[in-house]
Amino acid sequence: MLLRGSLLAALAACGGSSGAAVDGPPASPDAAADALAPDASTGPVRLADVVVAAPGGGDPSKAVDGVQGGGSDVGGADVYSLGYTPDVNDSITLAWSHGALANGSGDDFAVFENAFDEAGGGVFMDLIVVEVSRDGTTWRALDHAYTSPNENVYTADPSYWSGFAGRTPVLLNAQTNPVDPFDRAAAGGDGFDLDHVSGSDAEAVAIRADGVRFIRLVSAPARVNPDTGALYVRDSLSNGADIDGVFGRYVVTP
Ligand SMILES: [Ca+2]
Ligand SMILES: [Ca+2]
Ligand SMILES: [Ca+2]
Repeated sequence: MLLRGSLLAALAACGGSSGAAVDGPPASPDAAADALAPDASTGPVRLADVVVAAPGGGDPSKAVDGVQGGGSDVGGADVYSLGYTPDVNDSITLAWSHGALANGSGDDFAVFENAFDEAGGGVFMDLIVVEVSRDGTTWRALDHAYTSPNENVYTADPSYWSGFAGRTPVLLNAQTNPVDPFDRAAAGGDGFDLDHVSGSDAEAVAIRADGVRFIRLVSAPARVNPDTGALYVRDSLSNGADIDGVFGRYVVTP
């Protein structure tokens, strides 16, 4: 199957007990995962393996069956594609069968879409607003802002899309490049730190302290940019974000 001596390949492929479309039967996923986390207090790196909600069409199992990036120049195809219609097809909600995601040191989870470098410069991006929740009902976004000088015009420069997912091509591939999902240079994708959840209200404070159970990925062009009052702009060729997978870094069992 996919092991080939690589713990990360096994992790990425196996998903977990309740994940859909599991690629291969891991002999001992817990042992493999625990080996990645010498500090048990922080919990092991795990693929988000539960689809909580995916109201659109397509096959949501592709968002929980392991990350299979296509490299810097090609978008991966093992993805669940979002649309732009709010509450119809603009989001997917994922979780971990093993428990909750704690707020540990640095980035706590990483989102892998299928952005790729454009031949003429820039990155082809389908941008994503990342939201988190403790209970699946009350949500808070991670800080994000489009900072282009003219926010009414799209730009393919990811440096203007601070805090969005879908900015960085995906090098991690469970079969061909099973690197550490939290080594950004090696894995690509976009990392997120629960310290950067938006707001200072009680819920935001609780999320920073206690972590979350749910990650919701929302097509940015289905959300209003508060700076313009209009929906976030997008590439004219973009037709919705493509979710390959999400890894948690500090997934703790209750
Ligand atoms: Ca953190
Ligand atoms: Ca895409
Ligand atoms: Ca996938």
